[in-house]
Amino acid sequence: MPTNVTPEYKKAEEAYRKAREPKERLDCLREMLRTIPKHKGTDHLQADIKTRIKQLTEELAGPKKGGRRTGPALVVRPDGAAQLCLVGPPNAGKSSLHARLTGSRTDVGPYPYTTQLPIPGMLPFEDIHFQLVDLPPVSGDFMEPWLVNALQPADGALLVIDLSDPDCLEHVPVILERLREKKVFLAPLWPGLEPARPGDPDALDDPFRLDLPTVLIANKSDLDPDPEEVEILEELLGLRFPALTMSAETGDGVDALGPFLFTALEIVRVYTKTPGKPADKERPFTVRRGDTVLDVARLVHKDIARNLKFARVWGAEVFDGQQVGPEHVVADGDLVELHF
Ligand SMILES: Nc1nc2c(ncn2[C@@H]2O[C@H](COP(=O)(O)OP(=O)(O)OP(=O)(O)O)[C@@H](O)[C@H]2O)c(=O)[nH]1
Ligand SMILES: [Mg+2]
Repeated sequence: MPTNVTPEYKKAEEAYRKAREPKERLDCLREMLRTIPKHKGTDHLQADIKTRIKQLTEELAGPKKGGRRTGPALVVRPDGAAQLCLVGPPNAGKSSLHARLTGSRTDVGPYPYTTQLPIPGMLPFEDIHFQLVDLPPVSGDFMEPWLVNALQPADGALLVIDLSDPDCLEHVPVILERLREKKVFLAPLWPGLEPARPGDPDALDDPFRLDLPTVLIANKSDLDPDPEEVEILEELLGLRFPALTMSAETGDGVDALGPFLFTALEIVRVYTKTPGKPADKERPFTVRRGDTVLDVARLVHKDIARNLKFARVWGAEVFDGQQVGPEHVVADGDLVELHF
């Protein structure tokens, strides 16, 4: 990124990084284009911004009347506590795992390139859900051109490999490279495990760089007499992804995914109540560690967030009904009563 950009541009870029809804992302991109200094040094970036505006505008316009782009959307709107995309070589068992974990009816086939479109599904964990998106495979030979767009709203990736394939880990560097060419970086770092170092110069260089926390899912453990070897293999290839071993076929190991994601993404559940009414202990709102009462209010309603005065909180880190300001950091399991 050129160093002589304006604070206005920086602000727009910052907002773009945080935006998850396509409409919001588009507004941010337009603001970036409006505020970017127009000179030779920013030519590349200007072109990049324009391309992304064009792509998003088309995506939001939906299928064109009588045009080519008909059919299902290629980007899944995020839902639940977090969105995770299944990435991996053909036939690794991504769809089988998706079906097992979410109860979806995504197509499973004994041949490569079975999946051709993104398929959403919800993985239940305690009283929340994680959204898992099944995707077509990535290989040295082929990757759907829209696949990197589908990854943009994700909070992380599940990199699925087939333990019964002797070359299973050799596919990994190929996949990483294909995605890297499109500015998507599968990273072994998760906020709740080993967080990315702040001030990593690379990470801030390019507003369109996407760093996705990634867990290696070593699938088909039922076919492998020595499923523990995945760690040794990782070491040999210099990979550092956290790994979970499982079998979509037998269900072995699949229960570990929910707790892993909950910890690794630092999910915080907050229950809300309206003054004078009983609490909604059924469906929590989810935020991340470090988020505040105001962040919770934003999820409830933007008018409530705008007019928020204070909150009362019941939970492990406060005394019952303690009055706090909008900037109070919430903890998992807190019950929050919003006053506005
Ligand atoms: N034994 C065994 N077979 C599995 C397991 N998971 C998937 N399979 C089989 O592996 C084959 C491929 O499974 P899919 O789920 O379609 O794989 P995919 O990664 O979605 O494949 P693409 O959509 O082509 O990328 C199917 O024949 C599955 O039945 C597993 O854990 N154990
Ligand atoms: Mg599939």
